[in-house]
Amino acid sequence: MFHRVQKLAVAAFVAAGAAVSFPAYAGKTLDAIKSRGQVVCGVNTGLAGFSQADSNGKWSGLDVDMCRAIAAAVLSDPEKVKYVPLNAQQRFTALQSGEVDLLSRNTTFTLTRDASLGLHMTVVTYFDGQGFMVPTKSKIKSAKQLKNQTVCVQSGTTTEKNLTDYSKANGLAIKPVVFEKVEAATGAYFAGRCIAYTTDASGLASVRNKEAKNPAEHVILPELISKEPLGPMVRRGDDEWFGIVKWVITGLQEAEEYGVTQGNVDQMASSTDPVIQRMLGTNEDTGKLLGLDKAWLARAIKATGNYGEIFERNVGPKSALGIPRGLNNLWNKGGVVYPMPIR
Ligand SMILES: N[C@@H](CCC(=O)N[C@@H](CS)C(=O)NCC(=O)O)C(=O)O
Repeated sequence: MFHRVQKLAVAAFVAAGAAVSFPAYAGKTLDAIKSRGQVVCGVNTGLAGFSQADSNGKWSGLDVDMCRAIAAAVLSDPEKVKYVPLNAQQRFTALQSGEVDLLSRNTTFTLTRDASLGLHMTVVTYFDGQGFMVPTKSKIKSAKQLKNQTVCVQSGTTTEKNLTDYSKANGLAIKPVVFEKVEAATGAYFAGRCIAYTTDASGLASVRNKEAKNPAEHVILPELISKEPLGPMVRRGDDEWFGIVKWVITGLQEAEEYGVTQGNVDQMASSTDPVIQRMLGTNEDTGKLLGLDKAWLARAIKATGNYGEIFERNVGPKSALGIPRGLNNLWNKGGVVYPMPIR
């Protein structure tokens, strides 16, 4: 009966001239991924906590986990990812040219990037802001004390632009020392060629932890001078793939909200909560709407854990980076992560 009503509603919608479309297939990117048996993911060349390869070439990090969750959802195997390390300059061309299926690489969403690169932002996976690191012995306590000082920065980033804006807005006449490669920028800072190094606060924590001879000799100043909402991007022109990336990430966040974890996802399949049933495909098949199967999200959660588990493991207070959840907590726990409903 209900089915009949739905059919009638669709018929009425079509008769009214509206376009009703259910994906007959899940888009050319997913087709290509299926036929090659791998998701090709553009990642950072090496940013501890977000994307780095160990000595065996095994990649890990928050950005890497997004690739793994998507591979689990679409190919039933989180290992079926080819990682393409990209520096700041290379990243957008690699996505535009089709070299990678998605770019999951500490990339800030901005109007210019959204409107001029032929790319789409998907979901924010990390709410960040730009900060400064200085040697502890410099005794600098605030970014406002950087007047006329040199600051090392990498080109091709929002960082470079924000630094100029911040300097202008505060009359600081900061002297940017610009490098194309991150190793050159951090190397110059650690060699004392600049009084400060600037990048996303998460990047500062990562660089200090991994590259400083003694992390205690460097302090991260309290000011954040920008908003840096970071997340994966996809090419325009394939709405189905855009939808898959968007909903896998949203699903990981929704899983945290509803207490579905890597450890309990199998038992949760017998939950009586309709929201959890929907997420795990035991009552409704949401996967069908995305061109996937009904266990798409259950597999993603099993592969990486929910968003909170991903955060804790890679960058959270108990990890080497030791970053508090802050803005990246769920909306009902004091943060701004507000997953769209899986419904
Ligand atoms: N979120 C900023 C900055 C991203 C960025 O590329 N940061 C640098 C400094 S931490 C980086 O990751 N460099 C690594 C590389 O280029 O290989 C953006 O999207 O422009």
